[in-house]
Amino acid sequence: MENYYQPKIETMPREELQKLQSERLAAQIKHVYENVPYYRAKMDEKGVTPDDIKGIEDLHKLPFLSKDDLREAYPYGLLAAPLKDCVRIHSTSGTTGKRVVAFYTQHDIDLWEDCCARAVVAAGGTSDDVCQVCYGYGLFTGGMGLHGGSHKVGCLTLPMSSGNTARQLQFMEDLQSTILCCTPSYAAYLAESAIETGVRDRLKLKAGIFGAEAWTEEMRHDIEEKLGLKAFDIYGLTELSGPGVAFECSEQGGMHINEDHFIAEIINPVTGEVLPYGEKGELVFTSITKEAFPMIRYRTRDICVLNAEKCSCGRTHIRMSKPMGRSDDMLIIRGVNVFPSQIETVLLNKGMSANYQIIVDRVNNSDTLDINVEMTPDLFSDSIAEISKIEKDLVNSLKAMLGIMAKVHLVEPKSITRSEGKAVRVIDNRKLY
Ligand code: DLL
Repeated sequence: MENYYQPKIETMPREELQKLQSERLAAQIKHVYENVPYYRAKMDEKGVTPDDIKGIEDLHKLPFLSKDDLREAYPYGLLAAPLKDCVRIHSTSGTTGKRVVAFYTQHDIDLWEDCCARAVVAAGGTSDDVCQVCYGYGLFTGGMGLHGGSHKVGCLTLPMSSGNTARQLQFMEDLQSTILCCTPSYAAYLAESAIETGVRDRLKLKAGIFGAEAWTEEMRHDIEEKLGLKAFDIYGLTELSGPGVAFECSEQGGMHINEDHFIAEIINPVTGEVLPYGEKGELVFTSITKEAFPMIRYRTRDICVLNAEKCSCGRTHIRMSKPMGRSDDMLIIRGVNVFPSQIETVLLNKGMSANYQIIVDRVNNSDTLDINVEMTPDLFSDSIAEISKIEKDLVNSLKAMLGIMAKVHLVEPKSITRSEGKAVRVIDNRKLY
């Protein structure tokens, strides 16, 4: 079995890597200009030709692509390869507007699975492992992406898909799964169920590969402790292939971007200005190896920081921080910017459960912020006075973090619906008006 940790590429000196990126970028721009009239028109409008793009130093000359472009060009307008060469589509999990449909040639699938295989290896995966994939299979990229990566590494792969928690736990125990792949919110739910049903001590999990949604360090510690594993973050998006655009190594200090396939930039989301590494801004990606659906300077809307410092794992690829929120899921409440991740940090720091829901509404022209947090069973039996004391304490901590008042309601254990995929944390009723 080939070893999918590719030291040559993942530990390549940066100069060599940038040379490779430059060559791939120049070739990709020619490919896109020749085959995607939609993007050609955008380049023409900006007066840029493929000859102007000789290397990564010219990247900033190219126009951005956004989700709006994808919607406008839906479904085939950004396709860069003949349809007969495409073997698969995947689609975003978004519930509003037109979905994004991404196309793959067999070559694209191979490269994507390589990226996921790197993530599995970075989490300690080998052909001795049993890898349980509980991301959804189907249009969502999570299931099939990690499935492909796990196969390439040679793990015994359990294609569970999401849901049916009792069956998940049964296989986890009977087949002695060592690696768990799912969203962090589902991992938290599995942990809770494993403890409740008493199987927790019979599990052999050593690593979790969790991503597809925002999660905090506090949530990481909680899951690690409850499931007895090391939790690794993984990032990606359908437009760029799916999971595996970036992944964590054993240092757990940010996610290495697969820079031989994706060039990352950070921009000011308002002005589009490129920001230096270390500054917080919107993540922008250019896919330099994809054939069917290449994204050039694609604005992800994810807000994060890039770190080019050398990682002690030996990989030279830069790292991205956990996304701190999306420029489009940042809530503006009474004029103040609020990220759900800030609320989660406060709740978990205060020892509350990760089962919470944020409800925003507008009453008499003023925004309201309510946070429902599930009580743990031991809290539930406590007195009303004790509960209101905890609520008050949370209100104060949230005020210190957010700068605005929120109402906190401790609700009964198990009263907030569990998620098997991406959790729905925010209900913004203001959109209904
Ligand atoms: O969520 C792909 C994926 C599957 C990634 C499995 C990791 C594991 P989409 O459904 O297109 O694709 O959603 C992409 O999800 O722009 C981020 O906002 C968010 N996201 C993905 N990974 C992370 C992560 C998949 N590790 C959108 N942390 C992205 C925070 C994440 N947010």
